Amino acid sequence: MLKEKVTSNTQEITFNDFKSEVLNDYRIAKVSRECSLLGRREVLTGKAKFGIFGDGKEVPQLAMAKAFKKGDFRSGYYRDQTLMMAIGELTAQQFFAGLYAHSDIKEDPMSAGRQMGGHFATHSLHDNGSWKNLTEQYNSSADISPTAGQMPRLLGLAQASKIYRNEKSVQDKTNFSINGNEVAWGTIGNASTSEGVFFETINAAGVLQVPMVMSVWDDEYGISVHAKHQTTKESISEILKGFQRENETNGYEIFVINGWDYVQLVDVYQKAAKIAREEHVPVLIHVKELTQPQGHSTSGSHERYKDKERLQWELDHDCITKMRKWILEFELETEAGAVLRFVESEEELIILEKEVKKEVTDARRNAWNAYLNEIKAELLIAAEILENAASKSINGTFINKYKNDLLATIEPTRKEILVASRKCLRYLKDEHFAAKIELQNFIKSSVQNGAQKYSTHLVNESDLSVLNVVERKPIYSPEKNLVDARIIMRDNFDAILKKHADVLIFGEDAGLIGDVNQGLEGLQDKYGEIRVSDTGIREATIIGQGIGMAMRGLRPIAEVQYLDYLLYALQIMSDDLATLRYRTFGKQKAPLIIRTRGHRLEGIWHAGSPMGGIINNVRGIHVLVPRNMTKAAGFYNTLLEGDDPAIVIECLNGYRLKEELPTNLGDFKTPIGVVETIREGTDITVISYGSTLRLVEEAAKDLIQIGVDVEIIDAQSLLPFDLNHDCVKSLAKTNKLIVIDEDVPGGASAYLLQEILETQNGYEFLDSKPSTLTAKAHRPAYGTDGDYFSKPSAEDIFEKIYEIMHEANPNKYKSLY
Ligand SMILES: Cc1ncc(C[n+]2csc(CCOP(=O)(O)OP(=O)(O)O)c2C)c(N)n1
Ligand SMILES: [Mg+2]
Repeated sequence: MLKEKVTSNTQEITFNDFKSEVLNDYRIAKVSRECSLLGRREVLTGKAKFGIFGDGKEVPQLAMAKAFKKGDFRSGYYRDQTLMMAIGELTAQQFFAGLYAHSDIKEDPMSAGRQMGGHFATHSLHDNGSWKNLTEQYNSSADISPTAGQMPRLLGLAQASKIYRNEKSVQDKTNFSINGNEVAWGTIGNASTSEGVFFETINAAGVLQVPMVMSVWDDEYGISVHAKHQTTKESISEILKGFQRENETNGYEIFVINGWDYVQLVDVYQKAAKIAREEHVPVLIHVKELTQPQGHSTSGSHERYKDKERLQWELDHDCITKMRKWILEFELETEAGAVLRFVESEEELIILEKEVKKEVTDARRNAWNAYLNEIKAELLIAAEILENAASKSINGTFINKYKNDLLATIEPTRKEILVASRKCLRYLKDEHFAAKIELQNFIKSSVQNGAQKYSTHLVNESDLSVLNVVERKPIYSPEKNLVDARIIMRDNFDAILKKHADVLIFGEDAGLIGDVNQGLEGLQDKYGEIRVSDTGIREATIIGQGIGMAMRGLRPIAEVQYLDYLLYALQIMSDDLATLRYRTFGKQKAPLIIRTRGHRLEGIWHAGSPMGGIINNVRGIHVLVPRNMTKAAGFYNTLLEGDDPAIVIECLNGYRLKEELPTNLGDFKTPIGVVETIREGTDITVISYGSTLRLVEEAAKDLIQIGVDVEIIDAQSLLPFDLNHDCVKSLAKTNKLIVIDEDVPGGASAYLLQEILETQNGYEFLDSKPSTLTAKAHRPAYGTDGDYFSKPSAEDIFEKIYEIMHEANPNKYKSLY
C-alpha cells in the first residue's frame, strides 16, 4: 500500500522534503553538466588551456554526497566536480576560475591556479599553517594527475579513523576525528584500476580493514582504450570477488550498481557508508553504465574510437537524462487517493534548466572577468610606462609598437605583458631617464609577483618549519657509554614514542621483531601493535599510509626497509607527498617522516646510494643523510618538532659500529640544512656524506702522514643543503674542492658541486679544478671485490686528493704513477 510518507536517506521525511531534495539534486547535476559543456567551449575558443570534466558521472556523485559527512575525506580524480558541488565545496564560478587558472587562492580555492581544472581540494590549514578542525568540514585531499596516484594516500586517510578509534594515546585529538567515525571516499576510473597501486591499495585495505569506500566510475573506456584491453573479464567487481568478506573472514563488501539509477544509488551509498563507518570494513562500489557525453577531455573527440552504436547507447544511458525521465514519470498515490509528483509538468523542469543555464553563464562571466580584469589592470600600467619610455627613447617607434600590440590584445596574459616589457627594456640599454627606471621596477615587481604566485609553498613557509628548530647537542655521561649504534636508535625511538603520543612507526618487519636491524627492538611490546606495526611488502602504500595519516593529524614514521627498494615508493613520494604543499598553495600538509637505510653494503640491490635520482625527484621533501645513528636519531627528534615531510637515510653498515649513548635521548637535535666540519684542515675541502665519510676520514689520516691536511665537511642534509654557506668559507681557506660520494657520476655530487660553485660562489676561491669522486656508473657488484671495484675506496680517495695536490704543486707532491 502506498503511503504519504516515503523512505529516503534512511530517514522518514515528508514527500515535500523528498521532492525538494530530488529537485535540488537534479539542479546540482544540471549545474555540473552545464559547467562541463561550457567548460569545453572555453577551451575550444582558447580561453582555457585544457579541460577534463565530470560529465556523465553526475548522478552517482549526488548519492555519494548524501552519505559524505563532515570529517570524512575524499581521495579521488578529475571526474568528481559534482560531488564537490553537492557537498558545497565548489561553486560554478570557482569551477571556471580553476579552468582559467586564476592564481588567487580566493578565486580558485583548489590550487590557486597551479593545477589544471578538475583537481579538487579543500583547505585543512589556516593561513598560518596550523590545522583547522577537520571534523567540522568536508575534506578532500588534493588530487594529482597520475592515474591511481590517489590510491596509496586513500589507504592512510582511511586508516587514520581506525587509529583514532582504537588507540587511546590519540583520542584527545578531537580536531581530527570523533571516535574514528570518518570514512575515506576513493574514486577512480575503470581503466585506472589497471595500475599496480590500485591493486596494492585494495589488498592492503582488505588486510587492515579500514573505513574506505572505493567507487569505480566505469564508462568502459580509458581515453580511447576499451575495457577489454584494461581489465580481465572487463569487470573490476568480477575479478575482485575474492575480496568479498564472508563469515569469519576479513575482506570487502562489494556492490555493483548502474550509474544512472538514482534511487538505487542513494540506497547503495547509504549502506556502504554505514558498513564502513560503523564496522570499519572497506567497501567497493562498482558503478557501471556511465558515459562520457563529450568524450575523455578537450584534447580529442570520442567519435574517433566509439562506434555509432556505442555513441547512441551513451545518449540513451546518460545519467542525467535518465534521472530527468524518472522525475517526470514518478508518481505516488496517497492513502487518500491523491497522486503525488515531483513536478506537475515538464515545463517546471524546463524552467529549472533555464535558470541553471543562466546561473552557469553568469558564473562563467564573473570568473572570467575576475581573472582578466586583474591582468588588464596590470597591462594598462605597463602600457603607460612603455608610452612614457617611448616618448623619451631614440627607439620610441619600436617601443610604441610593443605598447600598441599589448593594448590590442583582447585576452592578455601576464606573460605577454612581461615579454613586451622585457623586450622594450633592451631598447633602452644605452639610455637613462626616469621612465626607464619605472620600467625596470615594473618588470622586477612583476617577476616577484609571479614568484609569489607560482613559486611559493614548495616547502613549509610557516613558523612550524623544521628549519626553525635549533640544534641541541647530545649530552654524554662521564663514563664513556659505548654501545652498538642500533641501541641509540632503539632507545631514541623509545623516547620519541613516549614523548609524542601521536607517533606511529610501521613498515616491513618493523613490528614484531623491531625492524631488520633491531632499531625498534621491544617497542611493539611496550607501545602496542597500533603504534609499532608490521606491514605487508608494499612500499608505495606504506608511504600512502603515512601520507594519509599525516594529513589527518597523526605523526607517522613510515619505514622503507632498504634504500634500494625506495623506487617502488618514489613515484608516490614525488607526485603526491613532495607536491602537496605546493599544489594546494599551502592549504594542506602531510608531515610524514620516511625512515630507510642504505649505502655501502654489497650487491646490486643492497648497496645503492641513488641520491641524485632521489633529490631530483622529491623537491618539497627534506632529504637527510646522517653519517651515524646519533646524527640520525637527532634528525628524527628535530623533525618531530616541526611539520615538514622528510626522508632520513640511515647507514646500513652503521648499526653495529660503536657510538656513545647520549643521556638526553629524544631531546638532542641535529639541525637541518646545516653542514658539519668533522675534520679541520688547510689544504683541500672534501665534502661527503653518509657511509663514505668513514673512508674519507681513513684517507685523511693517511694523507696527513705525507703532509696533506684535509678539511672534511659532512653535508648531512642534501635538501636543503648548507643554508649558512659554510662550505664556501672552507674553500676560502683551502682553495681546493672535491665532492665524494657513492652515487653514480653526475649524481648528488654534481648537485653539491653546483650548490657550492654557483649558489655559494665557490668558484671565486678555487685555484684548481673542482672535482668529484663517485661510484662507477653501474650498480655496485656483490662481495668484497665487487664493492672495491665499484665504489670509491680509501685508496681511490687518497690518490684522487693526492693527484689534486700534485697538480697544484708538482714539486712537493711527486706523481704517484
Ligand atoms: C600514470 C598515468 N598514465 C597515463 C595518464 C594519462 N591518462 C589520463 S586519464 C587516462 C585514462 C583514464 O581512464 P579511466 O581511469 O577509465 O578514467 P575516465 O577518464 O574514463 O573517467 C589516461 C591514460 C595519466 N594521467 N597517468
Ligand atoms: Mg573510464
